[in-house]
Amino acid sequence: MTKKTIAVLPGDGIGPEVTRAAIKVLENIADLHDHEFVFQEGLIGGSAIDEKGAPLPHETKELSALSDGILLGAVGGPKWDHLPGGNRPEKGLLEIRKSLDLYANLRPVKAYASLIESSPLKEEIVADVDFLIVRELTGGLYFGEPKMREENEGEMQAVDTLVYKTSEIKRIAERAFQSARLRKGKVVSVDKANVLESSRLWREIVDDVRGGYPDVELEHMLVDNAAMQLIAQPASFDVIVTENTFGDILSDEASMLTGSLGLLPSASMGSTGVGLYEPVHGSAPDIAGENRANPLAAIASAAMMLKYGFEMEKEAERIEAAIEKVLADGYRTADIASKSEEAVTTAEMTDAVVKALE
Ligand code: GGG
Repeated sequence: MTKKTIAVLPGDGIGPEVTRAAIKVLENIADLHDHEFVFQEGLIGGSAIDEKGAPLPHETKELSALSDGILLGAVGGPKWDHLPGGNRPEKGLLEIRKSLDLYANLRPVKAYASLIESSPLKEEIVADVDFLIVRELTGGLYFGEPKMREENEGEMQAVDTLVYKTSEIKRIAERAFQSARLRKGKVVSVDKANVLESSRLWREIVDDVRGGYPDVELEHMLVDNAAMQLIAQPASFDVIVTENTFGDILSDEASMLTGSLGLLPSASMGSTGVGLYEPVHGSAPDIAGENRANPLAAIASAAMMLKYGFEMEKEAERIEAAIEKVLADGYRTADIASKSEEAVTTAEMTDAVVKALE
């Protein structure tokens, strides 16, 4: 029997609903494979601000650092939109990534065969979509200093800074090349090197790192072109490595190739050995508490925790196969249901996945 402690940070909006779904699936996998998963809940985001006055209370930080893996839901919502940047729900997410040095955010984008025909794009374009976005997660525009507002010549101005050190680019590039070796062997590095100095350094370092991976193909692509190619020929991508903000935007765009943002999982890995696993989607406050959210991204994130965090490959594959099965059997939450299809609830989709595990 393998025992693992999992920190569960449901967060805001639909976060609690989708993490509950992921826990249910993990409990069933634990029974089926004779593991023991101990779930310990912590506060993050807006709910943490409401209860503790801070988006990442120190108890949550401690709980997370001592766990074997962190399962997170989503943070944010209009209730906290008026707060200053330093105390918004999203600050909790950024702080936990930084405090655990979770610099590599892996976002797989794969078209499920049974959803291809309902894609808004042509079938031949999305049919073979299967790539991995490696988003740098603890640097770039999200974290660069100075980040502030100030008076300048009688008016307010706001400053964000895009800064990268060589070491930060080097380690994320290493991750991308290592990932490509396990896939189709092709990295596209996305930047804005025709305009940004940080992107010119990014290119140089990625080229240097590539020297250690002569078996991996490398192409540099400007981010505006990458945004277009993701729609024009998405199946040509294998691994995309990019800056924090570019990765955030491109992965939301890429989610539409699969049919819904509600399908995309992620794993954030770093130097401490504790990984954080969360759906790519946000808190969707408009449907929070309505039992309508798609739980598959959270469930697939739990599968990534088993695979990348706990070396439980078989168990992860069992969850992935169950997700494929329920979609093939026609289960559709509202985000992926066509006009003629009846949508199932979050709980019904979760129960269908649990049943498909058997
Ligand atoms: N589960 C992802 C989530 O809560 N997203 C909200 C958000 O603001 N995310 C910013 C980011 O992922 O960088």
